[in-house]
Amino acid sequence: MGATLNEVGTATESESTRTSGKAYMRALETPPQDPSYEVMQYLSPQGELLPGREAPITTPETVRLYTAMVRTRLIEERMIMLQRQGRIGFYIGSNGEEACIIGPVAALRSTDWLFPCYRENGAYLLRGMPLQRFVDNLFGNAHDVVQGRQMPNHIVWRPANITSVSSPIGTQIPQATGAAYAAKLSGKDDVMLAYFGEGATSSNDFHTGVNFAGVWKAPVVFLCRNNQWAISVPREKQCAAEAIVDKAAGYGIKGVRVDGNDLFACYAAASEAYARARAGEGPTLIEALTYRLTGHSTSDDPKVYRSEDQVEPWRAKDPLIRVRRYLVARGAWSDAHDAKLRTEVDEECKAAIIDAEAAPPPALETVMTDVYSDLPWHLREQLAEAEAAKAIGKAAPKGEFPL
Ligand SMILES: Cc1ncc(C[n+]2csc(CCOP(=O)(O)OP(=O)(O)O)c2C)c(N)n1
Ligand SMILES: [Mg+2]
Repeated sequence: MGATLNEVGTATESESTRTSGKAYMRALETPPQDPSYEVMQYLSPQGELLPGREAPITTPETVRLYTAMVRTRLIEERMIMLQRQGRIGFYIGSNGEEACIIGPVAALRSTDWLFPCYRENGAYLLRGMPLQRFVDNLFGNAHDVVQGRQMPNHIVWRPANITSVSSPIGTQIPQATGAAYAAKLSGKDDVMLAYFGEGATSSNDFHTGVNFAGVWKAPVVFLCRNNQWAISVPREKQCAAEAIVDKAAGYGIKGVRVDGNDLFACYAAASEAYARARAGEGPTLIEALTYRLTGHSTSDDPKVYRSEDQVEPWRAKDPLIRVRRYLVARGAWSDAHDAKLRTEVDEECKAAIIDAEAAPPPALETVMTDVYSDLPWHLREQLAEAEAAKAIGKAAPKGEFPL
């Protein structure tokens, strides 16, 4: 499959035209010759339903999800400003990728499980994580669910079955497979949703996790946000497969390619995959074609490796714009709604930031807790030394206390 069967990415194509997402842009626009390249779409960039398509969700539900997408973007703009002001150390956002994050998570049942990457901030908030807890995590304060032990944006939210975010790429993929197999063995019809980027599909964990999901027919959905960049590395420089979805065939599982900037298509593709998983038909790999409109994180400067010319065409495909157009055409959204939403988000961000900044840091002993039920002697000793140093206001000498 792949390059030989489709105009997209043929062998004659020069390296430069294959870079920066042009191949993907064409994949969205060129009728496929090979069905594996078909890109599921519901909404045109003008916000019109495509011929033969019906909205997979009601208009009120669309308003709810659109609100979640806009809220995510506004919150993220605010948090990036905090980082620029030096008030938090790091932020990683989802600008441009909101549809393929919100659509699939909205289609889950509340009893299903989410195995996130690090960009699915909107998914946690939609599943009920309070903004205050999210902001506490960015500050790593005493109210942070992970007690400041992780980087910002690396959270866990047990009440909504959201597992811990890990920086190492792809680790959540075999974990989701294992949890799905466990659900199957225990006779539950829970589904696991694992998010990751296209870069992660080159990791060992991807191959391990997807292989065994196929063998066990585990109820797991692998949602690859193909935003075309792994930090500064474009897809074609880390993997020769033109279509990430081709990797599904290698493991004997269902593969689906979807317009990742189309909320309805992402919702529908995920719903169908969940239904197959619950019916015992095994896993699905969904490749959501999208584009990372900003830097990888606040530690990155994309101007060093890509030009604005490359990014510009994707701005017209912004996932927020097309849902807004759809809603405006139905009289369900207006400028007044925008203004109200912006004010509300602004207020809730302000309140959450004030509280998070005022909160104390985690207590010193939390560096030792939650691993051992009984703290071993050497950690008890180190904790006592650290507490003694803190009590006399002495900074721990370098190398003496590993704190
Ligand atoms: C095992 C491992 N290797 C390298 C890194 C450094 N790293 C952090 S994010 C990233 C890019 C991942 O790209 P992708 O999977 O496409 O996800 P995206 O950030 O685009 O959402 C890399 C290489 C890491 N965290 N873990
Ligand atoms: Mg990527």
